[in-house]
Amino acid sequence: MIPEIEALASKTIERIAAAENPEALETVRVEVLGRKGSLADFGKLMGKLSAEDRVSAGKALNSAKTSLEAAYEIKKTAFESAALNERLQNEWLDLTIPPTGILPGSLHPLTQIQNEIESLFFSLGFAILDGPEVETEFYNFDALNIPPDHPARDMQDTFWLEGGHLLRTHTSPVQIRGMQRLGPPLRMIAPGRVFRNEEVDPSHEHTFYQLEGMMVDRDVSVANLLYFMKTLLSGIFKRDVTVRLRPGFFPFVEPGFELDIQCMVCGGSGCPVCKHSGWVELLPCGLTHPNVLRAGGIDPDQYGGFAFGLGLTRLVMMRYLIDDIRWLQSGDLRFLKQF
Ligand code: FA5
Repeated sequence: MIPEIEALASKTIERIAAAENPEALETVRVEVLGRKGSLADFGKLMGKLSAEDRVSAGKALNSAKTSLEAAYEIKKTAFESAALNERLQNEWLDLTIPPTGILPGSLHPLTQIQNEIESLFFSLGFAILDGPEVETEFYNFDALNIPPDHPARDMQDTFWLEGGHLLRTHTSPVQIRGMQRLGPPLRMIAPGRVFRNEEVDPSHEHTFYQLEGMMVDRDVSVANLLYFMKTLLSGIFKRDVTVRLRPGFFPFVEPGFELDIQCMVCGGSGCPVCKHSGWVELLPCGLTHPNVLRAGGIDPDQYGGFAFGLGLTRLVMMRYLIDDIRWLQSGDLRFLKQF
């Protein structure tokens, strides 16, 4: 058996030396040194030899294995350093080249508009409030006079969490928190992120921004509400925009209105953003329902209020003529650099 082992060893040394690439080298390793390779086959035959022959054949086998493994390692290292050298030749950075200039970041268009609206309402005496994104059922629904069987509570719209918590579906819970914290008379806005388990399309996101507004005082009327809505829109668009007011139903206001804006992306002729209707729902609003004032700890016989829930993300789309809501949270620098 010893001559066969020695013949295999010298043939394998030649094959290792001739291997042109790592794949060819690996084939030799598997065929000779591998678990099912030729050396292992010789190992299996050892049991059939006499005790004396087994010792000498065992020595020959071990010495062949040691020298083949060494030859394999040397060749493998040679391939690795050749690959490294090639990378070093091709991939390099000249750290001595002076920088081309620092590219400054900029505010996201949504943040820009939010800042503008905040300063507008701040100048009108409104407090700017914040509320939690993880809400309780009480603040998101019950306190807003939304009954347990209302479709808005449906599993399809609300991301429910454990322990009766949920991701707020609108910024309206901050109305209740604002009333409880500040009491009447009250002027507040609350911008923030909201979440809905919705199909995403050019005008609907599952995560978007709203801006809640509320005023509570004695003798608040629809005229006050319309004044602030007009001030808001002319402050943002700085020109006349075509709007329409229609009755809208929200359990937390009575009466309730939907204020739609003529789609600025298509000029009202119809496109995917306005679902080919020419109008975009932007600013639902109304006079605060007495039950909501009560939930906020305010006596509805003494005070009245109005509230609105601006679709901030949609407003940004109208202001900058953005034809798909998904651009806004895409993180795509080609889009963001335009602002
Ligand atoms: C509400 O969320 C009420 N809380 C608003 C409100 C507040 C009414 C106070 C009365 C008084 P609505 O579900 O219609 O209402 O959403 C308000 C606005 O958010 C819509 O007009 C729209 O501009 C925007 N909006 C709604 N769903 C989405 C969505 N999936 N993606 C982007 N914007 C949306």
